[in-house]
Parts: sequence; structure tokens; C-alpha cells
Amino acid sequence: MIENKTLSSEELISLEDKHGAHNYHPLPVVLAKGDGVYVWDVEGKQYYDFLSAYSAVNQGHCHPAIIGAMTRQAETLTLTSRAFYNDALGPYEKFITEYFGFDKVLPMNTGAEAVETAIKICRKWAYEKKGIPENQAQIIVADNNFHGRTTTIVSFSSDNTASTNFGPYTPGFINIEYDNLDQLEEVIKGSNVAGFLIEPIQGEAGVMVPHENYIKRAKELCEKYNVLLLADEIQTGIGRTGALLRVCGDCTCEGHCEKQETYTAPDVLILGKALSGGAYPVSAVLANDEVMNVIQPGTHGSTFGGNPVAGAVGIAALNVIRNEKLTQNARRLGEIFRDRMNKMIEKTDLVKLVRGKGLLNAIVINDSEDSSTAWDICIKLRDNGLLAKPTHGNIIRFAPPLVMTEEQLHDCCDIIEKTIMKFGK
Ligand code: IF1
Repeated sequence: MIENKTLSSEELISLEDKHGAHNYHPLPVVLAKGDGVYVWDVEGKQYYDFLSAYSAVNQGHCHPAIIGAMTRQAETLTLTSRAFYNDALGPYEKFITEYFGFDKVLPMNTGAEAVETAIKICRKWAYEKKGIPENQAQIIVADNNFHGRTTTIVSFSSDNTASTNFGPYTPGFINIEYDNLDQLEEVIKGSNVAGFLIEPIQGEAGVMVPHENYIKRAKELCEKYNVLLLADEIQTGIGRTGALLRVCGDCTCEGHCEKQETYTAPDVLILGKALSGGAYPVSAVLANDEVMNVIQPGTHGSTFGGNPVAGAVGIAALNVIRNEKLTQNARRLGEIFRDRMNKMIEKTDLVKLVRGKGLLNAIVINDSEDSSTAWDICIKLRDNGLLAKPTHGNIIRFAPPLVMTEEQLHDCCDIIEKTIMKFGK
């Protein structure tokens, strides 16, 4: 028996190295505890978490309301499968559909599964409602997208590391440039186009924020050509960008409001990550009846999707967002963060720019994409008590839990500024 508490960080890293598949290259820090915006390593050192498990832990680590709901449900009933009804699913489905303003939800577990589900719904709709000839449906996707890791999803990834040697690839996808409406209009006219799958801000690509109204105009094109808009809000949704969803534009109400003129309704909304506050894998696909009703018994499902624990956790996690006004907090703190970073950028050549919305931000380091500078800065940030992860070599993503206070944020900006100003000296 391995007694975890007696092992050092170094020993735990070597265990993973020896016994785990090498599909990750983690920052060398071994975490043992989390609470709110903080995590602690096995030696007891405290850090600010500036990744939030890739925006899953928006509500903060181990939020008592979420953990309470989860443990109560876990002690009562965990899994029935969908062969039977369970008493947590219906209330959750009513809650989440009202929360986001759709007729129906299809519950799944991981983000990639939810994206797969959206693709399946879109294709079935194309054949049964739009009248596209069998096996001809095409879905438009953007270059530099990140939608997950399944064989179909990596088929349309432009990241070679994600796709190389995983072929043969699933056909039926057309890649266009992100944030390019002319290209979208050119291809969306095709009679076999069924959907447009898009991240309203591209996370993995380095927090690429499109021009204002990009999604709104894209939706107009979708409507014009009878094509479904599939919004992947797995990373951008649920308060992260200072709006409940990024398709809400800059509206900061704490629930769904169709009246807001900034809102663009996707035909299919894809959620994951923060839907559980990081406590449990919970994902969901939402759509109105005319689209969702193409799904009939036997056409799709999952052993764990819609399980009682997921339902209880989902309601609790969404209530935390609303009750604690985390969307508004993300928006306010995001402005302070970018302001502080811009002031820092005036004083150093090491950082080129900061971009983002709400608390989904990135700084671009003034070095080549294949340099190790961003990684080295993240190591120094770790030493100074703040955890962040580089993406694409020269970009560092900053995405703390949304429960952060203004005072804590300033403390974090001090750490980042101190680390950057001292770097290489
Ligand atoms: C990893 C990135 C973030 C996502 C969007 C679907 C999924 C994701 C927009 C799939 C997942 C994660 C997965 C994570 C790295 C990460 C990530 F750097 F790759 F881009 F968050 F920034 N759509 N994103 O961002 O969801 O199946 O993972 O639940 O380790 O691969 P999943």
C-alpha cells in the first residue's frame, strides 16, 4: 500500500512518470488540496490557481454548496443508468433549460462527448429536416479550434500534435479562418452545409477574441442559409468571460435573458467544465425542440450521462454562479487585471500584449513560439506562489476562479509583475 501523505512531490512525479501514459507535460507542482482561489502542494506551499483546471473550477475549489450537494446525493443514489428514471434528473433538466433558455437538454459527461453529441444532432437534423442527401452533411469549423480529443474531433483539428497518426480521419468538416465572415459566407452557401461549430473565444489558440459582432453576424448567415449555429461554450461559458455565456455579448445579467440585444441564440449550446464547478464530469447539449427532437430512443446516450450526482452537482454549481454574482465579478476583475497588465507592459519589453474577456485572459511573451520563455516564467510564477500554464510556447493563459476578491487579484498582479520585471535579471 502506498501511503500518499508520506511521499514527496518528487516521488509522486516519478510515480506518474513510471506508471502513467506520457500524454501530458505538467508544470512540476504536485497539488494535494484546494479551497476557493487557493491550492496547496504536498509540502504545504500555498498558491493562487490561475488556471482553474482550464476554466472548470469557476466557482472556486471545493465550493461547500457544490460539495454538499454532491456528497448528499452520493450517499443516496449515484447511478441508475438511463434504463430507469431517477428523481434528480428531471428537476436538473427543468433547471438548466430555464437557466439557459432552451426547450431541452441532453446530458453527457465530458466536453468532447458533448461536442460529439452536438455533431450527431446536427447531422441528423440535416438529413431529417434540411433534406441533405445521406452521408453528405458538412459542418464548418475554424482553424486553430479546440473541441476535444475524440477521433472525429481531432479529424478537424489544425494542431498536428493532436491529429498526427490518429487517422483515418472522419470526413464531413470544412475548415475556415477564425473571425473571417467573408470565408464563412463563401462556404456556408453550399447546399450540403448543416452546421457551423465555433468557440466564441478560442481558448487553446491563445485566448483569441474575435471582432465584436462576429458571432452575431455568423448567426445571421446561419439563418439565411438554414445552417445550425453550434456554440462550444465549454471553456467560455458559465461566467468565465464576464457574461453568463460569451454569446450573451457584454450582458452581465446573472441568468438567461433573451431581451438583451447583445444576445445571440445558438441553435445548439455546448457546455461542460464549470457546469460542475470542477467537482464532477458534467456536460450538456441544449437545443430547442425542432432540433433536439431528432434524437429518439436508441440514437444516443451514455451510462453516466444524466446520473443523479451530476444532476445535483449541476444545479448547485449554476446556483453558485447566480447567487454569488460571479459573472459580474469576472467582468469587473477582468478589467482591473487587463489594466494592471497594460501598465506593466509599458515598463517591460518581455510582454507584448494582454487580451481577453472577463477572467479569461492571456499575455503574449515577446519571444518565438518555440522558445521556452513562457514556460520558464511559469516556473518562476510557481516559485512566487501563482500557478499558470503556457500555451503555444509564448502565451500564458490567466484564468483564476471567479470567486477571487479584488484584493486577492491585486496581490496576484503584484506577483506577476514582480516575476516578469525580475525575469532574466
Ligand atoms: C486537456 C486547451 C483549455 C475546450 C473546448 C471542448 C473541450 C475543451 C472549447 C473538451 C477542453 C481543455 C482540455 C484540456 C486542455 C483544455 C484546454 F488548452 F486545450 F484548450 F481549456 F484551454 N471544447 N479544453 O476548451 O472538453 O473533453 O476535455 O472535457 O487536457 O486536453 P473535455
